[in-house]
Amino acid sequence: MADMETQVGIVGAGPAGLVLSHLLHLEGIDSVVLEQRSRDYVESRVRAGVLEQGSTDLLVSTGVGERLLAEGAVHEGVNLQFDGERHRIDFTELADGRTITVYGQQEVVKDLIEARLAAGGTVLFEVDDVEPHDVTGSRPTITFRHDGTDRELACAAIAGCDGFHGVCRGVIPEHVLREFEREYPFGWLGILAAVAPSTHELIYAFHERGFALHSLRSPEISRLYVQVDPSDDIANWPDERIWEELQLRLASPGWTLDEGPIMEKGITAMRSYVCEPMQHGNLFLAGDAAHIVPPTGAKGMNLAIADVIVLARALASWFTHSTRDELDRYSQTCLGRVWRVQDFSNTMTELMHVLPGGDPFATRVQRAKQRYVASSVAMRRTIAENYVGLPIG
Ligand code: RFL
Ligand code: PHB
Repeated sequence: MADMETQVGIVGAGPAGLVLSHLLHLEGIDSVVLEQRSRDYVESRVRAGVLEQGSTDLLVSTGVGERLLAEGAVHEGVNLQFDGERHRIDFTELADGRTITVYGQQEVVKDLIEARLAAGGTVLFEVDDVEPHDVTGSRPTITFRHDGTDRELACAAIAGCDGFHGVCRGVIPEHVLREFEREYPFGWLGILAAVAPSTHELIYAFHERGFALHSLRSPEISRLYVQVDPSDDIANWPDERIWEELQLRLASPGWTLDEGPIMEKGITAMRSYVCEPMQHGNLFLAGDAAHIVPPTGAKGMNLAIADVIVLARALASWFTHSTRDELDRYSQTCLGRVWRVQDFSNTMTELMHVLPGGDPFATRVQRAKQRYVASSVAMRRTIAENYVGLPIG
């Protein structure tokens, strides 16, 4: 027997699960969020940093953008660098004045958790053995263990917002699910350093030794990445070696990269992944649970937010007007944007990384594309409009 009840059971308190719970609350719909990690863990997990215009607009217009507006940095452009030469993608000129905001994902998560709890919402942390049941029936349940007790949550719909390694996707039967995947032969070594950023705008650099990215978090904290072998061990990368590579790969005439203490470092493999459909019965997948993009386009968190905007609207029309059309079309609506973003993320990844093994044909094509970015306003406009984000619909 279920000992808890809600309208929407949400698995995962990342950006997808928390934004969904927040939007549903604004529609007068009750939800419970189940998260396996501690609150402290999810609030300090360093990940994405770039919010598209549409993501920023959503957070601000729904009342969770106060700190984002005060502490986030609005950027009106981004730099692509090839062999030491920088090419600015000017959003004001090329993307109708739309911008991006640099604000850490964990800050977004902190703001949302605070808002949910302040509004009396239920977010349970350190929950184990989460398992969705009866998702094709009218009364699905989620069983889990919390505070040493077995619990059961009854709901009308389940949102699988539990990331790429979550449990919800596995509930969709194999014969229903189609998976599309690409693994890349490179990874990113990311650092957080206690040093003022050496740049006002992000720098994505292609160099014969590999890709490097200079991003930032605040006036005192820089976020930087270098392309490495995905199976490389972080133990092979003492701080001096990381700075040495960053100095070589980001070098540009007349510009210096300031170094500082490294506060955190780690290696992430890169992959593209999509599952179709993103729904089964009354189970709806959102964010990384349904798709992964390589980070070169800065899209993962934004795509998670775009999914749950569609899902919240569809659930609202189901709960309020008893119309299921939008909900039935949820996967189809989201996948249009998902594949557009897959294309952009893949294009940026292949444009900026050194291809190991160096297929000579692919390398020549890549160099031609880089020269085209440098010479063509049309190409820079394409990058600009995708980077700031296409409309959510
Ligand atoms: P999340 O953030 O992974 O959240 C899923 C949550 O579900 C929990 N969970 C479970 N809870 C209960 N039971 C279970 N069985 C569970 N299994 C998992 C997890 O603990 C977690 O709290 O997924 P969500 O919400 O879909 O959000 C997606 C984003 O986190 C992700 O796409 C981005 O971080 C990707 N990403 C970037 N996205 C951007 O938009 N802009 C960027 O600049 C950007 N840079 C990045 C990135 C990801 C990176 N890494 C580390 C993969 C840079 C990097 C290096
Ligand atoms: C980041 O600031 O962490 C970041 C920025 C741009 C990307 C990926 C990550 O493409």
